Amino acid sequence: MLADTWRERLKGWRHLTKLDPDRPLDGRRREGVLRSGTDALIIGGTQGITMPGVRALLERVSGCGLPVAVEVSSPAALVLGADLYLVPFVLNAGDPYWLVGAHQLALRDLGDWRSEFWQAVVPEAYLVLNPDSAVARLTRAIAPLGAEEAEAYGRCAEGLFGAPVVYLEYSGKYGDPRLVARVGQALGRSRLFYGGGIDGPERAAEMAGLVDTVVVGNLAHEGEPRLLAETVAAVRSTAGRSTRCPMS
Ligand code: 1GP
Repeated sequence: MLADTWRERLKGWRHLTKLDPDRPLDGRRREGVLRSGTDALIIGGTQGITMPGVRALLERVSGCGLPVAVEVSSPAALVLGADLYLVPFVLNAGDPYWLVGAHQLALRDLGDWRSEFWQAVVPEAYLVLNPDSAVARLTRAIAPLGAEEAEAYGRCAEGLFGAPVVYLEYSGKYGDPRLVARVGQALGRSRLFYGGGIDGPERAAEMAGLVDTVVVGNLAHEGEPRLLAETVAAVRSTAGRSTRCPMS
């Protein structure tokens, strides 16, 4: 499938579930995720990413009727067989390695299967907003940010880098709706993803009203499957950013 097709398809995604290959997912929760009504799965994480781990999780969730994206946060995540590859670059990384350095190294080593890879790539402009998260420590993220600063990063992502996706990453912590709204108002064509601290339908609905796509992680691994399904229902019953203010 061509990348442009995935970029089109993800415009219809309102709820994504992110599964971490370094964390357990028992059979009951796996079933819960697959039946939750989520639009697609992302396999991604920051710590302990290994090729066998990513491959094993990919095998457990592939072929179950949901698109599966691998988020390439490290070259170890470059495992064949996903439907698409979300490639993050961290706009507010204090260490430029995470803006473009890691990508340059990975592409240097990619070799022969690069054409196959590019067909399925969707870049993500990340803003890492929880300074206590593993990803913030790894990338030495310049965080927290004010709403104005975050908005300006959003404008860079869309206007300068042409990013199809801007991802507000609060990983493990519920974000600031005022900041999220401000970035959402600034974006046009770029899709706005939000992830962090969604623990049930109330928070899912609040963020769903401000962004295009809500990403749920922890809850899938630790919460009751019923709660994950409730976040999907909450997102579906809420008008999103682009619906309220059509810009693309
Ligand atoms: C993490 O944005 C995702 O990369 C989801 O965050 O795990 O806090 O739900 P949570």
